Amino acid sequence: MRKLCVAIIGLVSIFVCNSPVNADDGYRLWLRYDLVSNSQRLKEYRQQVKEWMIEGNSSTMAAAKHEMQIGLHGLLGLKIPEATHLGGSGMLIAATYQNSRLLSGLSLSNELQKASSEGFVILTRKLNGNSATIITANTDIGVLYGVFHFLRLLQTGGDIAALDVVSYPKIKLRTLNHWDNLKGTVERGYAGFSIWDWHTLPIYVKQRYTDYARANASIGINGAVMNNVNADPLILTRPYLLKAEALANVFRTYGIRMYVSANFDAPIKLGRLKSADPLDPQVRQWWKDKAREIYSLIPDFGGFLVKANSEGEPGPQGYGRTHANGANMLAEAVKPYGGIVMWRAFVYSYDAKDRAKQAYEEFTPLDGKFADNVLLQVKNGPLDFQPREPFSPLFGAMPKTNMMMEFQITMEYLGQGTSTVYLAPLFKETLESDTYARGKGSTIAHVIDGSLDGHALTGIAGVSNIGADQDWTGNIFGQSSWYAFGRLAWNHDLSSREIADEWIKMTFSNDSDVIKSIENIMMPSRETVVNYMDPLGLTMIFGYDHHYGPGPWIDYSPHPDWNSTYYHRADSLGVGFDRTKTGSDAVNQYHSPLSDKFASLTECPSEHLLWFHHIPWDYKMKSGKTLWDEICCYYYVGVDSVRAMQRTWNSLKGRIDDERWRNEQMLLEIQQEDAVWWRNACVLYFQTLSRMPIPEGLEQPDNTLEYYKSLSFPNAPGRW
Ligand code: GCV
Repeated sequence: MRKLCVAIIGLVSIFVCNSPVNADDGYRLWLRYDLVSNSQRLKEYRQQVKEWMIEGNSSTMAAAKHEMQIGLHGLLGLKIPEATHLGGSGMLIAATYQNSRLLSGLSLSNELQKASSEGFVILTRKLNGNSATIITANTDIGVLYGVFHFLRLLQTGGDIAALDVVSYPKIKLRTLNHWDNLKGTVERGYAGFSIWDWHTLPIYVKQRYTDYARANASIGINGAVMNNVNADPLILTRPYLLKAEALANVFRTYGIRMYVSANFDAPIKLGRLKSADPLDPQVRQWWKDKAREIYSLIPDFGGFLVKANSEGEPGPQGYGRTHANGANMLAEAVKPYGGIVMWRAFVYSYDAKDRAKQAYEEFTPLDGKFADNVLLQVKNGPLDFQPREPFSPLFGAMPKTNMMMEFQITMEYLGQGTSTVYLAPLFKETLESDTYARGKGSTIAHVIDGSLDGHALTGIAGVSNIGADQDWTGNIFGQSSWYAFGRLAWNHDLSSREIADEWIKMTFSNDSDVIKSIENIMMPSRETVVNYMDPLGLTMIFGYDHHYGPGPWIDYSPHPDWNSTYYHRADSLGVGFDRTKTGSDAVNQYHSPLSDKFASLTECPSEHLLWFHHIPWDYKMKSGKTLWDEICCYYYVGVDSVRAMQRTWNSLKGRIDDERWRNEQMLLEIQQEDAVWWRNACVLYFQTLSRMPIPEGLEQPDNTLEYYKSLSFPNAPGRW
């Protein structure tokens, strides 16, 4: 009878979980745990895992247990029994080493030392003479990470016969930044409203909060900043702190620390003080009292994220003080509790000669002046999350300062929710850039993992693309960038392709044709967007404020640096921003030999050419084409690539579930139209200055420049 039941469960699982035509709304993310489709592998896995056991009673160990239960059941198609004592071969054991009775006989000190506080060890070893799979760590959260890793191996068809894995995060703080407003909207959010329902908290604690924490833990994310950096001071009031406490209670199980964005003027706005001067003893006391109140509710509270003196947000400069004065005041308040401050370096004044130079000029004189529990959070590029920018010269320029990376996972400038762009190549391009700050090999990855200048407090942040949409990110491929962010935050050595491969197998299928086709869509997708939006180093030529479509003609903002014309500098002679000695000399903020390379017209990498140089339209490029023809070619190639993505996706009909297939098909159609819009609008606009024809053989724009200029998007998402 038992055998019959098992067979029926197996059949049902195959039918329910593995049919490509079965609807899937994307909610399960990469944690789908569908039956392993390769029958040979399935047989092996069932041999390796006949029973499982998790030692430990904490809520984190209970989460590990739950994960193991549903993971094994789904993937192996059988209810794998949970053992109560060591049995025969095929035992899977997960335990925190120091608390384990079963593992105490194993000598794992080297492995565990490497694993440190959050890492894990997965080994195949003999226990009581029988072969067993062991997942262990120094902490419960390490075990949970190990369980997720093990299940990932099964999901991706890995070999689990002789495991010997030691894995640990290279970066300490791996955080998501939610630009979520307390009223439920999300600044630059394209997946619906905020997932935090502040109104019903703290009593109504949605299941989704647990699902969120679980998904993040599965990729090693260990921090969440709950609210927009354009911070509403209300978050620091008692009612909101109680709501935050309810969320922190959910997160704790999954190793996620809560942070909030603090409004620098909160002592005035909430505390009725006359000033928020960071050197005023009353102000300092206000923050200390606030920290005490927060920690009394949330003992593992992570600390504050601050956007100060930027885009109208208050900050220490309003009181004649420096960023270091401001950051250190908050750092002092959270220090007794082990808290930290993430101070953003995204600053600019509207009329700077070159906005790209400002953060460097403002912050480098402060190197060595920040408290040891402050991290300077720097966007990957010197401007603002463009499809491509050279890296921010601040990386490597402040050796005495803890410095963390800020990437944007939500795609404010890359087509937003409707475009399919896998962001790992963008993240990797920055992480692998060599700053030459301490000679060759001084990569950004080594700046932010602390190894370049010997920092222990290290961090990376991703501005979240998560919202209340059923599939979390509004576009299934948005999940891939969330996933990639977490995986790279854990291990920046992973390649974009490896991560894509994992994600596709977990999200769609282990079928090699499907994997190959989806990889062909994902891997070049970022370059494709660059090609049809802003090739060759063009930048910031987006529609005003909403940043959705093209707007290279924008020249009417009272803030000079909010105009596209400020950035592309196109005129009848040529195009591009001269950042060499004859221009703003921004090249000088980079270390040699990179500065020389950027400064040289012939050596500057083509992808940054117009970022650093103003070039005549008829300049002969390496390809032999004129600059004008080359620009046109990029725009046209970009559109062709989107059409190729569409063809590839269409070929997958019936190979993956219909619901996700259809959604993506429609989104790609929007992207195709957007790409044509970008191409036509930009080529027509630049043509008014170059006065050169669109190269022969290319399809002519089917609308006029006036038409494109007349389009308006008062209700484009993400602006609140
Ligand atoms: C949260 C850009 C975005 C703003 C964002 C800002 C920032 O300017 O358009 O929406 O504000 O960056 O990073 O602070």
